[in-house]
Amino acid sequence: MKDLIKIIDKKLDEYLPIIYPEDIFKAMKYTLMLPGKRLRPVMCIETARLLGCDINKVLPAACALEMLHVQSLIHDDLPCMDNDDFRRGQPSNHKVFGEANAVLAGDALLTFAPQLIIEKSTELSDRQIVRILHEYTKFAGAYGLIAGQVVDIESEGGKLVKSAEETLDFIHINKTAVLFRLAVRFGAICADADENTFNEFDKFATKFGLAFQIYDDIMDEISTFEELGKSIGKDEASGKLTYVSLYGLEEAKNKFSALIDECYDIIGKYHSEIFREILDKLKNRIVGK
Ligand code: GRG
Repeated sequence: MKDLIKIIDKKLDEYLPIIYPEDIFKAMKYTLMLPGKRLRPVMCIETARLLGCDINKVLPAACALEMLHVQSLIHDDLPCMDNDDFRRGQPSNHKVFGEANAVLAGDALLTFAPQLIIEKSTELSDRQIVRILHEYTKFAGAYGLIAGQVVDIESEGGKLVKSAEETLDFIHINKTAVLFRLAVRFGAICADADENTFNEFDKFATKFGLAFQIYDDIMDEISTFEELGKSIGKDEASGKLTYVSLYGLEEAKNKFSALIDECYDIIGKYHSEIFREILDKLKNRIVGK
């Protein structure tokens, strides 16, 4: 996985040169090049590889997905959203570049990502590119990420239109699982996967995404700034609706473990060392605590 992360980091750097006006490209690149886990591009490339697709075909889409993810992190950290001063162990984007540039850097990443897919996916067919762009525009917008974030903000103010359980699942599926779903869906499209395989990977990513957000909720409660690279204990302080606040720590851990076990079951038959490593790492962090 380390080698794959090196390839992704090199490509991210290469795809986004700093040109005039430098301030915006520097702001875009700042959070992008900080050491994130690169889980989404890794899962995208590994899905494509398992389904027989060459890495060069999928790299632009995988890197575009990391750009979308980073956009969501930059905007999530803004004072009008989660108001977080740190991200990936460093001051968050608006702390370094100011709020206006952080908003613009997020917007620029959001629009640069599909530009990158179109310009650099020279080994994909037009049909594959259109399918990927359709997925991107749908899942990044009010049918995905934005929907999840809106309901997350509403729930913080105590506004619940559905039950707390339904609301929480809606938030987690749309705010978090959606990018893991995009990862495997992009990979499966690049590999021209059949419908059954596509749906199987999508099911895996949905369960993984849900587990990942529960993991994030648990870590906010039990981890440290040094380990996470961002402020901790904020969920409780802001009265956020999370798995821990709704079900309690132990039940949240149980739900997380059950989902991770389902992920092992779905993906096991592909014998992927990378997926196993990701699942093992998450599980060991929570079970070991
Ligand atoms: C798409 C226009 C548009 C807006 C986005 C701000 C927003 C709307 C959504 C917020 C989404 C968000 C930040 C969800 C949290 C998901 C999460 C647990 C992120 C942390 O992921 P890691 O741990 O981070 O993989 P690294 O830094 O390792 O990449």
